Amino acid sequence: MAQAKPKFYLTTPIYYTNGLPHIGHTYTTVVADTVRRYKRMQGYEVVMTTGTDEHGVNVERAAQKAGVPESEFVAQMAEAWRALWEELGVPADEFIRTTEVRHARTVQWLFKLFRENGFVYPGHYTGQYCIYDNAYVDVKPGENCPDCGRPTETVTEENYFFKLSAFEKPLLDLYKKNPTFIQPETRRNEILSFVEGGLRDLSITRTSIRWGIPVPGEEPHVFYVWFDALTAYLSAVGGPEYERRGFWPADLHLVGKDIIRFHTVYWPAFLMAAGLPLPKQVWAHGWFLIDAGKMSKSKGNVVLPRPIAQVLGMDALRYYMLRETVFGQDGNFSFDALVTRYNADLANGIGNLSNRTLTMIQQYCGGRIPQPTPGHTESSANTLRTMFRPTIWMVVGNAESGDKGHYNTLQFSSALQDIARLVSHVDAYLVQEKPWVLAKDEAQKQRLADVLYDSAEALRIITVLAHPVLPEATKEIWKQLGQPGTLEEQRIDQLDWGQLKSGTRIGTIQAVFPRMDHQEAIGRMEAMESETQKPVAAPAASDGTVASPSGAAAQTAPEKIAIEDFAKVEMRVGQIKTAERIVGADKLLKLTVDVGSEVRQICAGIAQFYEPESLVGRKVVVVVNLAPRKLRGVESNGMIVAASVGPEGRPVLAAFTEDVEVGARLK
Ligand code: ME8
Repeated sequence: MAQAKPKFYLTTPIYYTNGLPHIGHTYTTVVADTVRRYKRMQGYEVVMTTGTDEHGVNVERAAQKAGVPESEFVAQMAEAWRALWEELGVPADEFIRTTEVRHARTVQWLFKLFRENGFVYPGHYTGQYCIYDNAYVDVKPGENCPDCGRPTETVTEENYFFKLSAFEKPLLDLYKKNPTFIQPETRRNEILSFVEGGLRDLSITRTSIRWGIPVPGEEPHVFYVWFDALTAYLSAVGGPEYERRGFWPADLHLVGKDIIRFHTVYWPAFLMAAGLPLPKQVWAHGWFLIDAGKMSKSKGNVVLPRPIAQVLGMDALRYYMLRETVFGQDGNFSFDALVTRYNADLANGIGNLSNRTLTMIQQYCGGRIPQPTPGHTESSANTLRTMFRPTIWMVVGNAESGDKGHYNTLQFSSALQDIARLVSHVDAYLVQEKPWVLAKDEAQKQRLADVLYDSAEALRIITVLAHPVLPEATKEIWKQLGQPGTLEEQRIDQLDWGQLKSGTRIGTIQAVFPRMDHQEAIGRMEAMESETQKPVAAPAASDGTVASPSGAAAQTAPEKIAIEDFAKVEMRVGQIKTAERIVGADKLLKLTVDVGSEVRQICAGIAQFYEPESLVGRKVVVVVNLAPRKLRGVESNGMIVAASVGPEGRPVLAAFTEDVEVGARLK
């Protein structure tokens, strides 16, 4: 009987359904998918969970704003998240929605265990609550949230408290006993001092909101959304019956650094209170930044994954994210660096190596992997072998050499640097050995076979090593190499020089990473990004917290506002003084506009419909009291009002048929 595979369970956060995935969420999910692929290649049976966090006041309000019942709103959003992960090639093995019955059961069961074990008691709480982070924050009424800077609300409610204070010592013991429980080290230190500073009991039910999992027998209490969300990791693999599937405790929770406290303080404390096994590790990565600032819809600088996947392919985005940033630290996102990496490392690197090696085998060896001289492959004089073996160990680990393996320690950037170094070595080897010269000399036939066997073997190893990060391209190279079996079933931990099968016929050769024109690729991606997001085409909501998938959720409710609300918007007649295009942003124009009291710089998403010269002197309507923001790195202080016409949302500037004075207010 085949031996049962060891199990590995990993998770991404359960993302909020008040928006759609941007490249920040994509980053965590891509990392999870990479680890999943790697672990499978080590012989594990792996389950990767992702899902949607569908309760809480911010989702409740987003649904109200969209004018649809919460359940309908979250169902559409969850479907959009699930479908996008499928499309991007990173589908969940378990997609958990926090509105599912299997999840509610688990949350209620956990709470019952807390009660039975004496870790909850009833009480009252008044405090400042941040609805965006779903957390009480330690500020005075009227002050903003210290984490996200947005307004807080004063909330007084009756609720049940969880005795978090009882877990100070057990948590400190856990961090001590398992020093790699929190990764990286900086986050561990941060959490250690937080817990050492003392823990206050935590209110885990709410009476102030309705949209949540009910506390049985205690209605109108619903569970606090973070207690609800964290429990999803357990619901996804069986909930109360977790032992049956055998995937709990989780081996790895992958999260962003924003939510490390919830995962390393609250979550293990909840599990301890219930007497359940604890996850083995929580890894918190850094932020993907734009212009050194956090991506946010309100700043209008969110980058979506789909345009990148459509122009360069998902492998390119995966490679860029994992190669460019040291895992754990913040990284900057730029289209320029993305395309540079694509051309340098993928098109000119692995793509070119694959193409040239296979083309020579086609031309000089009749399309079959050549037979090397007996003993050549194992010889210590074989230069590629000598260089490859220690690098394999560095990437995937080796007990004898003492290498931990970059993949095992989630050091993706180091793994990819090592793989890129292997590619350069094979390129240099080919330049040195010149198979195209050897091919002209009958006496060098065996030497030619040795050189091309080595190059193809090097390509095979590179393909296996890169597979967790570049799943699509490597599968294609594997097919072109004509090797038996699938790439996914290759044991990466048993990879060694000399396993390539001679005599196999290679497949049809095709470029896996065609070279891209730098500016054109950037232009196409930016155009698709701004098409989806439409930064300033019309007077769109500037907070933009809702990006609904389509259909009903996209319709706003016919909600009425009071005249005082309208009076908050200060619109004035402005006159355009100068207009110019912005390099690298196809849709934006940079304008200077006289608004009567001053001349402002304003960016407008109208470049594809208005020639800059035609705008100078034109009178327009300007929202002058909008908070300034940066669009593609350019400061924009105000907004030009335009109608959004037709399905493509063509902007048409609001104008006057009579002459109006610059600075006049619209009421
Ligand atoms: O916090 N760079 O959900 P969320 C890198 N529902 N990663 C980023 C990022 C960025 N700029 N922006 C977001 C929640 N992320 C809760 C989680 S879990 C039980 C409940 C990633 O939709 C990163 O992983 O706000 C971060 O932790 C997560 O998205 C936050 O997703």
